[in-house]
Amino acid sequence: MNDLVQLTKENGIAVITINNPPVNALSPGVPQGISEALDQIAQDASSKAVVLIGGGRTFIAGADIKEFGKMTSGKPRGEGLLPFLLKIEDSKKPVIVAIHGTAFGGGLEVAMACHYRVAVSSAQVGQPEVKLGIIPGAAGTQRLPRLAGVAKAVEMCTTGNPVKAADALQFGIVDRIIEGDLLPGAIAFAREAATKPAPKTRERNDKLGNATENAPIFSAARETVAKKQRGLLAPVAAIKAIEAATILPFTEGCQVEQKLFTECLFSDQSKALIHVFFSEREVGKIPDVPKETPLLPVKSAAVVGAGTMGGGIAMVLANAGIPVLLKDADQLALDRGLATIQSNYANSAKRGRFTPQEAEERFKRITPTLSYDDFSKADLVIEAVFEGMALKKEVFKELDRVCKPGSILASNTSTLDIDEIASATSRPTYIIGTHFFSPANVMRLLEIVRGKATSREVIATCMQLSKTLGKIGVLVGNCRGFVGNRMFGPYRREAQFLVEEGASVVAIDKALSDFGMALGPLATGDLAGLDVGWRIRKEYRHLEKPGIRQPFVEDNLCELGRFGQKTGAGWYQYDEQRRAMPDPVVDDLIRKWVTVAGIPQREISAAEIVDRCLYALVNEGARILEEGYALRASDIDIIYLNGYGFPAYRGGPMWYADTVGLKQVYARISEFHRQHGEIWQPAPLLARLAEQGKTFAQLGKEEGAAV
Ligand code: T1G
Repeated sequence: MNDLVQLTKENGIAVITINNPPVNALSPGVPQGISEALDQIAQDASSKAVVLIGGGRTFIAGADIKEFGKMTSGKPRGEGLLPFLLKIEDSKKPVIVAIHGTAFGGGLEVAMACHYRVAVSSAQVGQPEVKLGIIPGAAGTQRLPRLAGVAKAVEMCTTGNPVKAADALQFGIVDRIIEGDLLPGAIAFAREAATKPAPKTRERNDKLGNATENAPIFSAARETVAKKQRGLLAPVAAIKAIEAATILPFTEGCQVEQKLFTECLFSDQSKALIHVFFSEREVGKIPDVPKETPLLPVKSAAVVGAGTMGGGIAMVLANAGIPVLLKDADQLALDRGLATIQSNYANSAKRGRFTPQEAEERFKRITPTLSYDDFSKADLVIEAVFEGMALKKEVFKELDRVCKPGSILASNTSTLDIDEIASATSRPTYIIGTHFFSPANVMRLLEIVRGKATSREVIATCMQLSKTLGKIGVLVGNCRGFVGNRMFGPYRREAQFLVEEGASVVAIDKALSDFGMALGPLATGDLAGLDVGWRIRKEYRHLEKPGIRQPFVEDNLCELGRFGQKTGAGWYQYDEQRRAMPDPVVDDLIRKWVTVAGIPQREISAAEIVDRCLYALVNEGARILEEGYALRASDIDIIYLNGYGFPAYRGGPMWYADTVGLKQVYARISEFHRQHGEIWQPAPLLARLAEQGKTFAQLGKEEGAAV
């Protein structure tokens, strides 16, 4: 044995316990430890059966994802876990796996190689590999259909979604739910099993169905994947591997799975998704805000402004169990805001996201008010009023007066200066930005904007609060537009320039959605409302550098009242269901305006459209990193995946640039610089990394940043 795996015995039942915190991953040493324990048990006549259990908070959560880099760096992968799982399955003494927490990936594959599986009701099982761009690589696609049937196996391996213990029992993955303590329950089950034959999962073929029954399952699955997981390799591979299980003997089926697993593992998509997995966990690590920073209480909250954002934020707080005051200056606006919240809850209950009772409970946690009277009780106040500095400062001045000392005052501003807002109060250390993304009760991203004076406790509290709210909180610096919107400006600027240079509205959006963006840049403007950017541009017109080309078509559309979906027309026409249709009126207007402006028109390739828009993102992201407004390139990636519909299987804009190669990205940006002037000045950091042959990902490891 080793210190990762312990062997004990309880009245003739051997107990193998895995201790590899935090999630008992199958790191090197764990399979070996279990294997050695099985050898000892085989020699011990007094052991009649075996219980395999995880120490700490969970059973095995999967292979050690940190090890994948070694597998793809050319080191031979060897036979992997297959021989180890066959050894468990061929054990003469029945092996019972006892599951708590999660049996995910390799953890479920180990469990399925055991003869019986028991679990506590709170346990979950799953094959989430597809979320890492791979498929189960240890016969999961071969054993799961044998236990749960083909349809369930296809669903679990293509979505990667977890399955609760009760459902796993129903599907045939788990044999018994243990009430009370898991280990004694599992030992009692093992005592019963010791007198029975030890069924080998690989020999159980009764649930594999036949070609006639399976054909519609596989074709339906392929259709679903093509629609819902557009462009992803792993779900398609998972279906192929399970199909092999239904037509080939187990060993040959495993060979097909291994081939498909390796193809996925070496794909750019998997490398990107593994980058995302670790990056999502990295965002919470802030160099000068240590883990043990004390947190402030957030047991009650208040939101100022009952508009779209304020209402959504109030829902997010109520959904997290936090009672929240929702204030507006105007009864009509308050009533409208509450009505929107009520209909959102009704729709969610109708869609089964939660029960009508839960919806009612959440709604009741929101208390409308026209005054600041009860704000003195709030631990946290989030301002979500009109995006104008004067009004915000007025609100914060009032909040400073009515709120208790020690309460956090946050602004949901999407671009305005947090320090200037803080200057309207006597408590700048308690002022912070909490930039939600619309719709706030849906979008996962939350930019936490650090002001110069914001205290570590307030930052740590808001980072923890983002988890409580089910958001992914990313700490950003207080530059104009923070990180996401600051980068989105050049991205949408290029899209508008491309329209003005001759590319069609449809071609531009198609090029970016073919790349994988959830929505093209112009359609995104229609969704958010073109007037939002138009108002900010007007407010900052005086800051624009003279002689620098500015896009004008979108402003012209706004002058015509074409704000996008909210007015039924913007870059596109919209029907009652808000379905977008190309609008020949817009095409004619554009042609007229660009002719008057004397802009030469030309054919523009999809490749140029993608490069101009995406490299504008990357160039601005490099500036943000260099100026210290983002801690890591991977934080920028997480912002774009969770707030702007960037495809996760591309890893994010900075990871995508690393994948292309910064030398090539720099060369292309330098070309745009020559063609389009100063706005394409390459970011010095990008030039430096390209020169040194380095990547943005490496940067995060070497230099901390100033956020
Ligand atoms: N490998 C390595 N580290 C892991 C890990 C894993 N599988 N899972 C979690 N961690 C780290 C994580 O990075 C974090 O580290 C800490 O554990 C706590 O994680 C052979 C090939 C299990 C639901 O995809 O879904 O098996 O930041 O913050 O919120 O065919 O972790 O503290 O330094 O997420 O309580 C398949 C991935 C792998 C499961 C727990 N398995 N993990 O959530 O904690 S591929 C997975 C999770 C595979 C087989 C194939 C979650 C969790 P740090 P956490 P959590």
